[in-house]
Amino acid sequence: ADKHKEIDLKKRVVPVSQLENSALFDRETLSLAQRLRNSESGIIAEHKRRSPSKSVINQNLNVADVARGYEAAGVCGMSVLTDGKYFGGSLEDLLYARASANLPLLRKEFIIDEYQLLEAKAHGADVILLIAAVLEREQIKQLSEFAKSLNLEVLLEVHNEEEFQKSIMPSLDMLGVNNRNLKTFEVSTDISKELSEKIPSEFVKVSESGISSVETIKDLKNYGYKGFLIGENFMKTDNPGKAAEEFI
Ligand code: IGP
Repeated sequence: ADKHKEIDLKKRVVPVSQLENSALFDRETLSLAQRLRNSESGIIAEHKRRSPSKSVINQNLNVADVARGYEAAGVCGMSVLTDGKYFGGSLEDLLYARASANLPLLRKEFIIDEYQLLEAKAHGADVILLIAAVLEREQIKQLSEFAKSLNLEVLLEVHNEEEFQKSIMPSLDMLGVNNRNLKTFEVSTDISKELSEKIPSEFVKVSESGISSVETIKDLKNYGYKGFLIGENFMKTDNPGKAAEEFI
């Protein structure tokens, strides 16, 4: 977590008051959780240029085109990586996505403090990600409650039962099980299956990472999953929207 703190502090040139006064700050947010509950397909499609596990995925696309393509495909929401150092993203990407598609947008970032939630809101996000592996329970509580006060939904990401048990609280909307181990980069949907029965039904269950076939999704639906976060499988193609269509 400290690693990310250093990077973020350098970028904090915009005063809080300016974030709060920005045009998007008062916009009415869209509910991703609601869409996932009512959807058959449950796809959350991600914009991701590169990653630590794969290096370059796709540097030739325009985030606005990707957002329009995902919307046309009929996805439930879009995830936008805003981390620059590891994923080549930025808050500008979020702004462009907001301007291009009327979809619930997830700010995909290593969130460690409230300033980043104000940034998310000011750049058009509807949902924020909290990663249990890098946060204490008290931080998860404070950040998720602050997010709710801004009308942002919260997706909490876990990778094992311990992270899940430490994090469970009413201020979370969606529970994401990351199929990718962030330490070893190993991917397996077995972890989604293992944890599924432990997650209470009031949380929308999302399976994240390493999903590349409709069969996998069918399988995970039997375990109660309503959301499927897919990045690379769409982004590695020339036309992510078209690739997403086959999953709707
Ligand atoms: C998407 P994939 O394997 O479909 O590209 O995965 C998404 O789950 C992944 O990008 C992700 C992620 C994260 C990225 C999940 N949790 C936390 C950065 C930080």
